[in-house]
Amino acid sequence: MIANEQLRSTDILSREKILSDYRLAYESRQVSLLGRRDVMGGRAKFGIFGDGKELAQIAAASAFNRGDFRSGYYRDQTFVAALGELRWTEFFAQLYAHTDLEAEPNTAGRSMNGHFATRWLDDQGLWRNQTELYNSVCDIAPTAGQVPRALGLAYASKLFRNNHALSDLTNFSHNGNEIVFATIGDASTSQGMFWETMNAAGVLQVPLLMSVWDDGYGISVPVEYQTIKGSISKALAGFQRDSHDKGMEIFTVKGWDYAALLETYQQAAQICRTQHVPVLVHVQELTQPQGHSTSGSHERYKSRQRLTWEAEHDCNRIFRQWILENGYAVNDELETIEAEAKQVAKRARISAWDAFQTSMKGDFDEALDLLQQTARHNAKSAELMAIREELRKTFSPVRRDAVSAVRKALRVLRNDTGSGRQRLKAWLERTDAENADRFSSHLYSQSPESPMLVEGVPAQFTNESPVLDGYLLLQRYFESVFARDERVVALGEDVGQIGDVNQGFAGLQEKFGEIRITDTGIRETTIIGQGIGMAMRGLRPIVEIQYFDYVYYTLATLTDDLATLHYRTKGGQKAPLIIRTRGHRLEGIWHSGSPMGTMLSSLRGLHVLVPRNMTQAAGFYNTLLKGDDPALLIESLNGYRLKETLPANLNEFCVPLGVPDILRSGSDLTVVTYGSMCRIVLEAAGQLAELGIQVEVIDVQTLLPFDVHQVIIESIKKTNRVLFADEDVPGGASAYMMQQVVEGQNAYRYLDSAPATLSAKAHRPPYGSDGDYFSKPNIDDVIEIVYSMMSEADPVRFPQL
Ligand SMILES: Cc1ncc(C[n+]2csc(CCOP(=O)(O)OP(=O)(O)O)c2C)c(N)n1
Ligand SMILES: [Mg+2]
Repeated sequence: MIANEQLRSTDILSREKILSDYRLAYESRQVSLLGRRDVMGGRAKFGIFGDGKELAQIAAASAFNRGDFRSGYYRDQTFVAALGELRWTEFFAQLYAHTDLEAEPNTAGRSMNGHFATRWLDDQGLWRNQTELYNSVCDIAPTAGQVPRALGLAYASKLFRNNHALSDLTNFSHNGNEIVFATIGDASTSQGMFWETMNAAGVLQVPLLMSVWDDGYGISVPVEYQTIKGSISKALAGFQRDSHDKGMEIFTVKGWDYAALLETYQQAAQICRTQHVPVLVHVQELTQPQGHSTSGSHERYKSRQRLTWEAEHDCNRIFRQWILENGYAVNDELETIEAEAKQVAKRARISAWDAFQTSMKGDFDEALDLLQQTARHNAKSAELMAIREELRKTFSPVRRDAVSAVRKALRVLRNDTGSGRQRLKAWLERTDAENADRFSSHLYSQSPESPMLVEGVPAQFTNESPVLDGYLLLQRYFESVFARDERVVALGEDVGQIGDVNQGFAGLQEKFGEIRITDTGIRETTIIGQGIGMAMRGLRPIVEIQYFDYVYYTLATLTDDLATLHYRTKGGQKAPLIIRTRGHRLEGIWHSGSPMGTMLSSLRGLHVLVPRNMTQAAGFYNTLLKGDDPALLIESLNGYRLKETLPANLNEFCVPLGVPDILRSGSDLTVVTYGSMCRIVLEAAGQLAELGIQVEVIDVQTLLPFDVHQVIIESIKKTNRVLFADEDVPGGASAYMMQQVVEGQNAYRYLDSAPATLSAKAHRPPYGSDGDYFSKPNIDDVIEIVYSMMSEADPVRFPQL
């Protein structure tokens, strides 16, 4: 590894390094060529490769230190291999979707190829020492999706350097010396995420080194259609720092110029690391020797002239000429390296394919044997043998082939009582459990720090416990959190100086400093990105989305990146970010406060918490801070001015996740609800009692997870009627609750009336009190729907209204 000092490339170049770089570039190219062949030959479904970008990535890797981060995309195979973090067998294993972590440690076969990750959690799911690793955040496919979190990774370095209270977190940083290498394609810089991040990085002055791999195309669309002035470095020229203004450093370099690339990256990394200044490296004149991906051929959209230019400017080809011209090697030596590199790539491919097939062979052979044994002396022998024969003949079988054959056989054997059927069933049960682990594990933390393991600690109150407004309760709570845990930082729009728009953090910046409680620009996507990156580096950010509906701006980052992180690495990475927002019964078309169903559909992998008041919210924050999963918590906007009693054990009390609260007991009908609707339903229940109807009111408290101990079904066993009420659109979160209870808890067995939902209207709520009344469920609606359910059951006692 080259010493990271500002040296001219010629000073640091040795013949040995040059030839080893050439070997790596050549190997990587061979891997790309063989990978494409695998897709064309049917061994893999899709392939995307880093050919044409080898040299730039080798140069970037030369400036990469242990503890640094890569936040890149699917072209980075050479980068990661140069760091020693990718063996070619692993590359092929991912191409084939090999599910064993030993073979494919990046994603255990869960991602398409070209998605690289460092395992920075141990087998238990606990942090390893990141400062000893060459860290790659697991890549994601949506273009530019890797960028927002890169801001947060870099921002963490700033915190580690500037907040000395963090200096003992030596598993994550040494004085904030770690820099973040983000990579992005030229076309993807058209995305808003990119611009938002570059602006924020300049504002924040963080060590983000952004490389643009510019091959002139985004699939078929050329750069002139993508970027103003056809050049991202020209477009960003106004971001360049100068003697008056802070900003960023901008480098341009040709992607085939080995010596210039090395020098550029040494300089860029040095500036970034020592000065904490963001840097853009615009790597120009890169090529795509095989086109964009295996999905098409670039001959369709590139002119012959362009194709000829690309062939001439192939970085590996020019590197070769440069080596010869400068006398670092003679042709024979390079041919030897090339022959060896070809062999290395070939062997990696063969061994990865063999390992992939072997990993499935045991189950496959066993299924064939069991089918044969069962067919012997069986009335359905012919049918079973036909199933077996079809399975035996499968070309390149995968797991589903054997599973599907056995399931089919079990249908044939539905009336059979023999031991063959039992053995087939046992085989299926075993493989089902193993496949559940292969394909469905680690959506949430499975570590000893899972928030699901945090036990509830009730809030304690004394005779002296003060009664105060909800927002003041939160203020007191957050003050205790900042005092007890240096890792906790809060940031968002208006969070710092004024302490958020509802004053939950008021006065705390003054007390704990701007580095702990921080105002941000209006940029929801990178607020979340900032939080994700910090949470990936051992900090405990609480980031704020000012009002719930604005979460739409950042939904892509939440759903594509944060929600999938732990799952897509099969437990190799985590980001326990807490997102704080306020919602429920806001007023206005863009202030509904209630798009909960959208969250439930998009954010599996996060916990979604809907506390009815600030005491419950504080208890949830404590639980989340003890845990290691990400979560979204929606506070009730209309609860900040309601009086609550301040618990005496603010630092200790915890509200467990997935445990509903029974707010009122009753025997006639169960109403399941959450958030601000709790108050409305409770009030309705009071009036219903006057009409002779006893309603049991249940606050689910958390939608993800949902009622883990099945409290609701116990209530329904008693009442035999259920209504799911909320303020989301019809078929939104109310339908989700109904599915969880009627299907998930088998409630239909105990129901004497049809299960019902009460939700808002399908449109967004108009502004004002009338807008609210006429578009969201109000107390009259609750009373009337409950009454009508009772009236249907007992029209004599409850005549129609
Ligand atoms: C959000 C999103 N939109 C579209 C795509 C489909 N897509 C995949 S790669 C790509 C082109 C990216 O081009 P560029 O950023 O220049 O990277 P390159 O592949 O050329 O290295 C597109 C449009 C996607 N993955 N994500
Ligand atoms: Mg491109």
